[in-house]
Amino acid sequence: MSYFPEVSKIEFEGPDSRNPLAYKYYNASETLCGKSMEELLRFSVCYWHTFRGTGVDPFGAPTMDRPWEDGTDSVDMALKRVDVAFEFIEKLGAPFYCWHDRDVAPEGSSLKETNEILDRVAAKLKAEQERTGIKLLWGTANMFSNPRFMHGAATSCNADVFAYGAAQVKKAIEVTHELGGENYVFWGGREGYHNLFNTDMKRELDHLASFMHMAHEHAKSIGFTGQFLFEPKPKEPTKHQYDFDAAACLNFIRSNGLEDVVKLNIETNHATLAGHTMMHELEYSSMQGYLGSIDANTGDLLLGWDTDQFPTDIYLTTQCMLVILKQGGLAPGGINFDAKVRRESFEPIDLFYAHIGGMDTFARGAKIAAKIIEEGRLAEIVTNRYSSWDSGIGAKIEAGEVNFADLETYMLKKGEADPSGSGRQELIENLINEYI
Ligand code: XUL
Ligand code: CO
Repeated sequence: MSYFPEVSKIEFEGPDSRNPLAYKYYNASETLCGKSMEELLRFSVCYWHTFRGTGVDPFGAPTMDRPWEDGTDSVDMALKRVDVAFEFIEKLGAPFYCWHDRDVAPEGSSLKETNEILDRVAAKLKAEQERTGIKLLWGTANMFSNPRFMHGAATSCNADVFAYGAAQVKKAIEVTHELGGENYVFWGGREGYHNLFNTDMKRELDHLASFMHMAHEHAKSIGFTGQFLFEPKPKEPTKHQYDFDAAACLNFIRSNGLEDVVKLNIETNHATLAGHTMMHELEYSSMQGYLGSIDANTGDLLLGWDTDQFPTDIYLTTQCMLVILKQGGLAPGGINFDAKVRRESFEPIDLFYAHIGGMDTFARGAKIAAKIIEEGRLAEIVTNRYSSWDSGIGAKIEAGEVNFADLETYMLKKGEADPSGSGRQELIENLINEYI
């Protein structure tokens, strides 16, 4: 039984191909910066948008035409969907996928039954992983859809809900471990607030910290060595999400002794909602050793919400890949397409066009960034810009050899600072365009 009979395995045909069902730039075995593209880019398909997305929006009903769906959230449907997912991912040739527990398996009438259902579906996921060689990039728990999580999970005002969330994350980490997942993600869901008048922020954040420590303890106790990742997002669904951006997450990590436990999963549209560029969030995390993985998508300049579109902008992927290559790749993280086709793109084949486009756009950005790095012209401009720090007083400051009094003596003697050089922003922007 085939769910995508009109599509065969997507192959690399090169930039001259006019076949919309072929890669023009993503060539899994081609080497870039000493790694194959497959190893470097570690593309992942997300289960929620791709296999559970219905096209529903606040103004309209589902639009997606998914002939395999029977309209139910039954266990049988969940099991059948595993076949759909693995046929899709295998034909696409992406090496990874990821899920929330509730994407792959429905809830039962009690937590016990819910866990049993998840185990049944996980057994099938495992068999399909073994059959195809497709691996789990990360698992996560959906602690935001069910009404019990209306006030959040780890930061809920209701202690029972905290306990439920803990049980759910315990199980999701166990299943991630069972499926060989390389990471485990915590996106804040409803961890945040709508109104500070009814919120004890300190208490909520303390609870979140103990939740994370308990998650870590449990992971250790079962031998799960995958990387934990926080996924920053500033708003949606709450007006203020606690994991606002990379800086807020890192502050939380450091103030709560989680430095060795958690890194970050940076998502493009979340960065822009926080008023940052994706490159800023990547650079800020990477420079501190906390860039673990990325959720690749993009927003829309004219819409102020999380539209989760597929990335098609080569300038954006070049910026991403400049940071990613500088830190030597993302492994054990990867590039997960947390992106959905528009509700008007309702045919199954649109899922292929979307992913092929995203993968090609990243592969192209990677090739451009690799060339920029290899030719070293950009790096040379930056090195020269900071040359005053390489010797003399700059080197002494960086080495911690001088204090304010020494600097005053130095400047009183010198009288005036050496003139600064031009920032050359326009020249650099032109230079980047030469490679694109
Ligand atoms: C929500 C979001 C999530 C996380 C996983 O905006 O990005 O799908 O990636 O919970
Ligand atoms: Co995401």
